[in-house]
Amino acid sequence: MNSSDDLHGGRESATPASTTGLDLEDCLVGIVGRSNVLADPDVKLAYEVDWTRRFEGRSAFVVRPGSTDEVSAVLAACSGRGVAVVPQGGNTGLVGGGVPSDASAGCVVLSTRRLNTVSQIDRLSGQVTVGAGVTLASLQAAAAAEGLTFPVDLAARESATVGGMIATNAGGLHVIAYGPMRSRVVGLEAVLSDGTVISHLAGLLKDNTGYDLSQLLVGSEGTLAVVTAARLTLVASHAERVVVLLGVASTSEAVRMIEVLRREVEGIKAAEVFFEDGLELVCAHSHLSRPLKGNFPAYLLVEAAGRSDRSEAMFEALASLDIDEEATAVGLDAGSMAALWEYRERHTEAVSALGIPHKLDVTLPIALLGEFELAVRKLVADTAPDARLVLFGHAGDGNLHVNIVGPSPTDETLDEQVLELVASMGGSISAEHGIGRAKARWLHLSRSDSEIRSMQAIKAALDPTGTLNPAVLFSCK
Ligand code: 2HG
Ligand code: ZN
Repeated sequence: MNSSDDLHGGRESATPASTTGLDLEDCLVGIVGRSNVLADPDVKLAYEVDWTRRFEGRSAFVVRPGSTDEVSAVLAACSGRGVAVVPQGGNTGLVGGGVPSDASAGCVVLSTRRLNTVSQIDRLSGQVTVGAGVTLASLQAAAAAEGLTFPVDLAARESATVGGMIATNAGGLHVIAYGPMRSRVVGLEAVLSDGTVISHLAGLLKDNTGYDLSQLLVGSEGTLAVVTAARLTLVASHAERVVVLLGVASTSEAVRMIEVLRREVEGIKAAEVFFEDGLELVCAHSHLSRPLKGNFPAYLLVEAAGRSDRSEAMFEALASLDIDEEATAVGLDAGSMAALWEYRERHTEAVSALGIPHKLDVTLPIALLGEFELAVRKLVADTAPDARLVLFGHAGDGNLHVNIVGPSPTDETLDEQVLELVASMGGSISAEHGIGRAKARWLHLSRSDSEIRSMQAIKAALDPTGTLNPAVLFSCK
């Protein structure tokens, strides 16, 4: 029931072995059909520039396979000809990991968006098998129709695909409750660069039979294989929700409150932070009225959900924290909860409207989040006083999004200084967006030489031709 045939059907267009003598375009057309080989520069552009507009590169073709067999044939054709392949999902990535670069010039972009089948949800196991091109929003809707939830959630849900989220081990808004994408993956189907299909979609929770290849591919950023389908776990839906937005004095204060709220209120699903300048920007950009009467240095957005009403426990905990009523906005119905979430979720688009941002997605040990916030503000003010710094993120798991607008997209002076600061405080230079090509030259700040050598050995074993995403993750090939 969960085989690739069930998901993607038809094998009729897979490449016959004799196509290796063909010109690449003819070969690709033979595999996926003319309408799924894009060669027109204007049409390809949407696949060649990333969401931030900071990363782009030219491809020879964009190919849109419609089945696992077609992915396999495309990869065999490209690797056999020494042509690099850049896998791409919804192109919502923020580190240049899904678009061509100089290092992969003349490559093929392999879009997985047509692998968009959702199999019937298995209510007994609470699992579903989906194609890599299924969007997060479609997956969430399919789960909701069965009274279940796919709990990884992020603002780009309408476009982000399951395959891309697996490749980057996406985190998002509910990591403190449900973990990142990795926690939801019980098996994958994927294709190696030589066309070999590896499939492990039975969804057995207990399954100790050697290396967990599926988990190895989670977070591998398209460098080891192209994910074509995934077996994912769902959770029970929680009908009762409450969202509060609190004006607070500082990040350290927000962190202290999160500790109390997580202890006192069962079912905390999110604890997000943003700041006065970001709120001002979002309100102006999205024409929103301010959520609270006063201005506060920082804002903490907290959501709790459960089968029974969470609001009473939330209010009791807030009372124990002695928070001023003027500093509190509460959402109890769907509309008011969504309105509060907008202040947080609209940061990304508001920042992009200022210019091309440098995006540094980092995690700190949560106890140091406040100290880091102050240090990064000082660093940017000292180094580039004219730059615009907008901070926001997932305070509950120590993940801050450092957005800097002003320095030219190619000037990486501040990027390096911020990442060095993160490393010096025991943090990680990539929390949830991946290394991509944006941070490949700084991988050593978060990984030791022996770790990097081990990762390169795995890369060489699974992708010996170096076909897959050659510019991503490692800076020296
Ligand atoms: C979010 O948390 C996303 O909204 C995007 O991870 C972060 O735009 C960003 O820097
Ligand atoms: Zn985020």
